[in-house]
Amino acid sequence: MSNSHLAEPFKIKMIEPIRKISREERLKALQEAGYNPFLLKAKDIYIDLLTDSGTGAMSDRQWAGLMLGDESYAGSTNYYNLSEAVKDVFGYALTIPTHQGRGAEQILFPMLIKKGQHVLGNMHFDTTKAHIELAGGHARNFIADTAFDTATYDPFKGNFDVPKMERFIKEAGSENIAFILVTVTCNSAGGQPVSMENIKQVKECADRYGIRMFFDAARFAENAYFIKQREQGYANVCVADIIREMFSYGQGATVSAKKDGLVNIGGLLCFKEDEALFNECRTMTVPLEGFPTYGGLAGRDIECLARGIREVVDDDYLEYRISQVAYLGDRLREGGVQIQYPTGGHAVFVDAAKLLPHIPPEQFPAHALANELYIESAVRTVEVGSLLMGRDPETGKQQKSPMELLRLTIPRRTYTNNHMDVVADGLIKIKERSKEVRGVEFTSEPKILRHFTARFKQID
Ligand code: P70
Repeated sequence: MSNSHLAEPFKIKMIEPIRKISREERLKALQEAGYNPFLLKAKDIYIDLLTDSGTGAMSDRQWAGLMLGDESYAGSTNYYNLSEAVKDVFGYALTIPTHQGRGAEQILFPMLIKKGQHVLGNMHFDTTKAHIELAGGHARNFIADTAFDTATYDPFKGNFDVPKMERFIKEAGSENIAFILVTVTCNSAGGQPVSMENIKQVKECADRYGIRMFFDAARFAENAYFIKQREQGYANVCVADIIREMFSYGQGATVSAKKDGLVNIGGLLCFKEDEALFNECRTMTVPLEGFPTYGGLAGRDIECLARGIREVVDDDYLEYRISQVAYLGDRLREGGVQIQYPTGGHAVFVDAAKLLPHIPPEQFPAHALANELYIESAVRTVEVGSLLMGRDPETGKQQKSPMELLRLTIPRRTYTNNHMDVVADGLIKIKERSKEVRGVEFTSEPKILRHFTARFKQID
């Protein structure tokens, strides 16, 4: 049981009212949204757990930084503040700001991938996989098998199966590997951390074959906090030192700063020391994102990010953050709802296949559960399962998803544990009448990234 009484290490200076519309209004809103929570209007949502990306609250210091925006097209002071922050926190000397994480991916990946090459990861995030494929590469996952067994505790379910990856490298030939990408924490596996030991082993494997290693570091601070909590030898090391050690094993990182950067918009492409690659990337930044000192962001946004990166490296903040998410996980477990265990860093992932065994994968149990939770409690969540997985582009057949999960994603510094109780109570209520929950079928299915805009009806 986590510390459910750990109070927020901040007080609230500004509030944003939220409102719960009536059950009848919710039924109507969901019907109008084609039974797809992505298509709901935000004003009709009471607690929004769709994503932790760009949905958090900034601090007073960040808001103050907003007023110090230097909106010079080139060489803005805020860019230099950001570069200094990245140098201090990540230990990386070379920084390019981007509009968000995928902005960094679209610059770097075509630089590193030759057509037909493989990019090896623990488990690539979906936009990351899309950018690998757009650059002509193949995205390969080597996450350890324990990640798919939601019921069994493993402190580092984001870890690579390094021997499996090494066998693949030997078979494919190292010249056919573009690079290795370590996603911390591993979003697709449930916000699960990668241990320092595993990061080191991946790095040693990369070195044996002369392959480059980068991080997809959206949730770098949460990963570091888990290392402190769970890995032998790190209990007395401060998070700042753990982060620097982690990044020291990679050659650079693409970062969606909308997560642990504690900002509403922004991304980073940074390198430890490779000036040649940095300069090539700067050149490509111009047509894709903008001049390389602003990368698609306003100076004021860059200042907020520079301050956010320094702020997130705070043991008290991270203890509160991780324990709030764990609190929701524990409440659900106590109520008999199976989740990916242990609870992840940014979200609780509910095992919908276990909760709704009467709904087959092709009727999207986790999506059906998302709809039900909206009707029950006006809470918005997102499916991570067969719907997200999509069809095989060649055969048109629904691909098999290893898990049917409902993601309850917690924005940073935004909701209190009272809100977590509303979410847990709603899901536990649904569990008690789970047999009534109905699957869904498409009424319209877009060809690509269908989950964002598809429309459905409930099956009788
Ligand atoms: C999320 C969002 C974005 C992301 C990520 C990792 C590990 C790169 C990116 C791309 C996306 C999302 C999903 C569902 C609903 C809303 C939003 N993750 N790498 O919530 O970064 O979005 O900044 O381009 O998790 O997990 P960016």
